[in-house]
Amino acid sequence: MKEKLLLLLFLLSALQCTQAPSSSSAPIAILPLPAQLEKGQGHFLLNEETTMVLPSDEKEWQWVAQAWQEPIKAALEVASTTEAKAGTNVIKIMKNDGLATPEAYELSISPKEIIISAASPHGAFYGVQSLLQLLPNDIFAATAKPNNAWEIPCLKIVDQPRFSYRGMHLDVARHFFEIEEVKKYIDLLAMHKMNTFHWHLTEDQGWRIEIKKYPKLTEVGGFRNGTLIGHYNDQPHQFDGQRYGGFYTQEQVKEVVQYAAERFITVIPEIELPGHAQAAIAAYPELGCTGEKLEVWQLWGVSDNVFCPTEKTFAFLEDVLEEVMALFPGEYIHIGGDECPKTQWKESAFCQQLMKREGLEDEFALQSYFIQKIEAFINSKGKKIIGWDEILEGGLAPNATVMSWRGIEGGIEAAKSGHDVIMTPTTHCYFDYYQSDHPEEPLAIGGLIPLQKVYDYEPIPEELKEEEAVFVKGTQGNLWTEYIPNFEKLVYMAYPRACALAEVAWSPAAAKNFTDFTSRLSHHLQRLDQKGYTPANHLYDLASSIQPNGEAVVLEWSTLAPDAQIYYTLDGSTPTTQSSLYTEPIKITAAAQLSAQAFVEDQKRGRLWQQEVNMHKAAGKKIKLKTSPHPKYAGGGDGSIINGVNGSDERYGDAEWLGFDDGKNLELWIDLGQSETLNLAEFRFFKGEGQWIYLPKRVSVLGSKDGEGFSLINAAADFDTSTKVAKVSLDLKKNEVQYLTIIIENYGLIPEGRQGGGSKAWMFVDEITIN
Ligand code: TNX
Repeated sequence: MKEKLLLLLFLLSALQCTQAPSSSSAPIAILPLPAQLEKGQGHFLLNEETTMVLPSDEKEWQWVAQAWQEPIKAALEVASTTEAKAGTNVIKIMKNDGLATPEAYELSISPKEIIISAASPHGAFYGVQSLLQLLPNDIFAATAKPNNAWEIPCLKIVDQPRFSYRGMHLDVARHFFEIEEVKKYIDLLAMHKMNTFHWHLTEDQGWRIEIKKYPKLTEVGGFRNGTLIGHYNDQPHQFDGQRYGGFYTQEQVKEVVQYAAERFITVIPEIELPGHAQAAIAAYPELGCTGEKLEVWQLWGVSDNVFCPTEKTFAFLEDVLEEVMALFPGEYIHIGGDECPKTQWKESAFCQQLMKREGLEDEFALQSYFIQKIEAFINSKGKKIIGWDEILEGGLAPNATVMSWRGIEGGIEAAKSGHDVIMTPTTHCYFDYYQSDHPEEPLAIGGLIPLQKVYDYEPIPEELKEEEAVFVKGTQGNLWTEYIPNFEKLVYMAYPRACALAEVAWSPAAAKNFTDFTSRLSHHLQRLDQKGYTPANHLYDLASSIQPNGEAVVLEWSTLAPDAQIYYTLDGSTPTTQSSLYTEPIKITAAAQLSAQAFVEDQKRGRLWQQEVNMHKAAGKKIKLKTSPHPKYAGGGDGSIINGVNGSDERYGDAEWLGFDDGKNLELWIDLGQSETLNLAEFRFFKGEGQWIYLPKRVSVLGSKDGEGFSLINAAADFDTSTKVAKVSLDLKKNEVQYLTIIIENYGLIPEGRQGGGSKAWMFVDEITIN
């Protein structure tokens, strides 16, 4: 029977090159996009008889076979053997030392055989990942059965990564994730050809790794007596009063490290110091500067309770790091280094004396002293440190790698001075930020980083010369979990943005094409779904641009999906395929209640889009800003201030809010098009003190009939700070003018003791309504 089947398969495969693919073949949708892919003719037929051949039985090569076997185990038994079998229906894994890097591979599929060649098992593992993505999606389902043989299209791939560091981070301290969930997270990394898992293990809100010498770190530091309810910006803060926590035993840590290794992923542990250390200090109060008995923190943000740079603290940290280094075989240990408030160091007699003795100019130099001591210890054990970009302040530790997160400046500075850099800027790589400004989006920390923004990210800053750019080793997505209490939401926040970042990190920059990416992604999302994950899918949500053109407000819609048709109504009723079909930008001259919906072949897709447009005397008119918003927070353009649309009351990252940093005032000019009698100006300002966003100090409106001489109409100060969005009204006293100048003064320096204390405040401005 078997022989007959084989003969049949052989005959079939001989015919295959001229056959049309049957319904069980999948589109070619490999993600991240391979460097080179050449389509062939016909397909390889995969069935129960298919065998796999490995070049050696070393365990790393077995992991390659395991990667193949695991997803399809429900259906196929794939034999692995070191003896090459002649004939057809074989997947040959071959060693090819000629390939450029250990992660490179070639995949060649012909009707007769599949060959994956690579210089190392690591590259072959990626060959298998690409191969799996050429199979129909239902192979990923737990219950998959080969009801017929699966077809794999003939092709040839020559592939290698653009960057050597392709990472994803996970904060397990703000919220705890079980070992099984961490493994599932690692599975996703492997599938996307990521090679680094950055495990953020300690925080103010919880210490999550067992340290044998200091059991209280997890007994006490692993649990908090409550968690903040809602968002940090909701005042007053309320807590749920429920004990929350958990930790990993060293055995479990080893299990995760092994699990990751089998997927060619290095785990980088992060032990935060000198800041973000309140949980450790709660366990051992002598590690802090005040000696005060503390609780594991229940609030989000940055705690003032930081490690005190005493001999005792250093001895403690060395003991901890010693145990940590023994668990993680990788080259790197992440030591945090971010957001360390200097308040307690300033007040501590011990710190001040230490600074004098060591000739340290200020507390930043003390932070640098702290990091350098830790670095020397870690280096002495043959390992290297990575730290957040604050480790540049006060002098960079000599061998440190920098994670540039507060922007790209830290990365530029580090690369210019010859240090390795990983780019993870908040502008593109923070997957705890909103991915959509849709009102139904689940609670997130703030900001807005939609899929395309991630996809368009270029990790090499323009400022770097070619010889400096080589220090940029790659990029990483960060998953901070203040607002991510469970695994389902974690996946929703991380994917598909991590798919986009995987492509940024892997695929050649010149091959990037967002439309092509979204078409592969729509297939890939089903793949993730089959595997039991819950990624976000906003491909059919509508994006809008609503901007003044000097006379009217002009509205445009788009979707990421090329096959969508958009229907809309202006009266708030639900759009159907009988409603108006959107074909070109719409001019809005009267108040409207807009609703729009994407359809594919008469079927609703994505979420309903709704927006109220208020007409007022300045809506749609001419505006000029003397001060530009920060490019990260430029909304849909300067005109967002007079487009008739209010931004969100909850978040400042949408197309309506303009953000001004560095203590900048906003001065703007409006031409109403004709002389108008004015009654009232209404303003909306955002307050998010946790994100350094403060209400303005003062607002002034000046008017002019001819655009030349402006005189003050009215001004206001001292605004109500009780809500997230302050609504300010200003009587315009029936002045008759055509031109307005509006001056909005920034709050200035943030008071010490608050988040961002001593830095200049941000200011966020939304619609200015003139009636
Ligand atoms: C900043 S990124 C932090 C984290 C927060 C995150 C929220 C970094 C080094 N520090 O502690 O969780 O922002 O987005």
